[in-house]
Amino acid sequence: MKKKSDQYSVNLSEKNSVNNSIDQNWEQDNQSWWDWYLTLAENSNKKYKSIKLNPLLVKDIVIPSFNNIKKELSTPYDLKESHIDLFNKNGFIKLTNVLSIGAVSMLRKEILFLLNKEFNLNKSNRFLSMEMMWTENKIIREYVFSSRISKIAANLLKVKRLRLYHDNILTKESGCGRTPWHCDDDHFPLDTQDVITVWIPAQFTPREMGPLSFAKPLNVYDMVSKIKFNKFNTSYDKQVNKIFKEKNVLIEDGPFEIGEVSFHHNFSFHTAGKNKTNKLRVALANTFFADGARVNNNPTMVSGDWKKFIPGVKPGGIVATKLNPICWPSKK
Ligand SMILES: O=C(O)CCC(=O)C(=O)O
Ligand SMILES: [Fe+2]
Repeated sequence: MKKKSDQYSVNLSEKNSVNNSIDQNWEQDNQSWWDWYLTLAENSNKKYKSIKLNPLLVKDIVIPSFNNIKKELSTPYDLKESHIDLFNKNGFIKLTNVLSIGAVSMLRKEILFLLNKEFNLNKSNRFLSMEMMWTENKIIREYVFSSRISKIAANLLKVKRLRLYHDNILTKESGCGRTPWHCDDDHFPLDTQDVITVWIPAQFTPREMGPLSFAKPLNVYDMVSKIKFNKFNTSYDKQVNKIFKEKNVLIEDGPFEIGEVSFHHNFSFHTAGKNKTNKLRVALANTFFADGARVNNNPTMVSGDWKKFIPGVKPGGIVATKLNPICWPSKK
């Protein structure tokens, strides 16, 4: 069977693009979008020794039953006022014990199964993306519509009702380079600022594996808001990095324990390191937004194939298709 996008299919080059404008729509699929996007990150040429990780999942973990997973994913998390305050100050928060080790093992097992079906995992050091898996996979659906998780997201944003923008399985093969510095605001063509992404790593994720990393506090956004995005090269990433260094911006780039999950606002600046280990870095990233939002008036190529996530809705239209169900309050 032919597997998805075996070849890099980015055909964006200065030759076939007249200028640096990003106003045009992204015409290819989301995998090609990520192939392009990762080329915008600066990577050091320094040689490094690949780190051999022990099996990420302890052999004798019993994978829970489907019913137990359902139960766990609908049990409320003990979110504190201090968490909400921190999220509002920093634009992100990392919470431990959102998932049990069993739930993380089940997620990784299912994602590896899906990745193997979809891609040739041939050590190509690529960034792999698989989105909207909730529409076809019963296990992923539980993690996307988990009321434990969507209630945290709604409380952090302080909104009453949340809808799904998309789910996204984001994998870095061994040797896959950095994710460029960015905030997600341009990625989602939504006219609201109440957008949050839940990044759920499906293993212990040490620094060397490329965990999601955040600049803080949230308003460091202002320091870099004037930098011009460049679709051809790493200059945007480099400049953001330079300014953050010059201004001694604090970066949270620590590991994620098993079961630890991050939540970030669409203005939070973040990046992720290179995967210097011999194992896949796998995460499920689910994005939610406040009910009532509309498609903004100028989606750009940075929004990727957004029409896949909001089919049939034009700029100005309310985002409430059957692919954007209400996730909080939860029916589960
Ligand atoms: O997984 C990554 O490396 C990047 C993910 C990201 O930028 C996001 O989820 O907003
Ligand atoms: Fe992002």
